[in-house]
Amino acid sequence: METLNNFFLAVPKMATDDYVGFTFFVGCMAMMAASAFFFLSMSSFDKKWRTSILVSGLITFIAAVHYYYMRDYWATNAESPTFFRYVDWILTVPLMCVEFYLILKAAGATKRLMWILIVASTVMLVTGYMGEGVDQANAQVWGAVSGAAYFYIVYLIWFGEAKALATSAGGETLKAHNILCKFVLIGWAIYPIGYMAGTPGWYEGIFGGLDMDVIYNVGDAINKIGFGLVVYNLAVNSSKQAAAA
Ligand SMILES: *C/C=C(C)/C=C/C=C(C)/C=C/C1=C(C)CCCC1(C)C
Repeated sequence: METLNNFFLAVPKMATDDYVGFTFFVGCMAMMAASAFFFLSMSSFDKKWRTSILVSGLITFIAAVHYYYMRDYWATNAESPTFFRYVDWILTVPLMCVEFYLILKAAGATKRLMWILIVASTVMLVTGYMGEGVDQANAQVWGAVSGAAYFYIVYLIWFGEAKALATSAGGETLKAHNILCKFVLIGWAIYPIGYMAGTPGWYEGIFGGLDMDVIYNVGDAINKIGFGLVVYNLAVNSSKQAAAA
């Protein structure tokens, strides 16, 4: 009984206007639910799609675990969990690059393309961490380098090699690729806004009033769950077509 009481009493209070705490909490639940959804649906797909759905589930699962810790960290310290945030991203963003590779593999995507995307996303995140967590005085410079890596990824998937492969694949693959491209261009653009809200720089007057963690949490929900659902949808539509053929 004693331990049971301690367990429940250990839950910290949450103020009604604690939007950061609230979005960490809801984000955690949403990531858990999405993971269950992706994992449980895996077996209903053709073998060819299972790895893609597995990766969708791994992305939301890794995020769910990090959100569990970040929610706690925020509740205890009322401070941005910058370290956990970037560990989450450094694991999940490369997995999103793997998703691009997996859906384009049948069209001839090479591991080289996958690694270029992974390296570019790692540069984007490590420099972002430098600006946000290590060397805030130069946040603008780190942010600019990170932004350059980000635009390189956008270029590769919208106009470069990845786009050419998607076009040659056509059909459902091209449709899914185009939606994922929009996630990267529009959905991922949420993150630099969060960064500018939370670090010093010329942009303070524009974004300074916003809450970095709320922006990141909304971005993660859209990009991790939404991105996974696009892949899920591609698997459903392609399986249907295969069955009809
Ligand atoms: C699931 C997590 C995702 C999809 C995270 C994506 C993160 C980014 C696209 C971050 C980008 C940044 C910039 C482009 C410049 C400023 C620093 C970052 C790291 C916030």
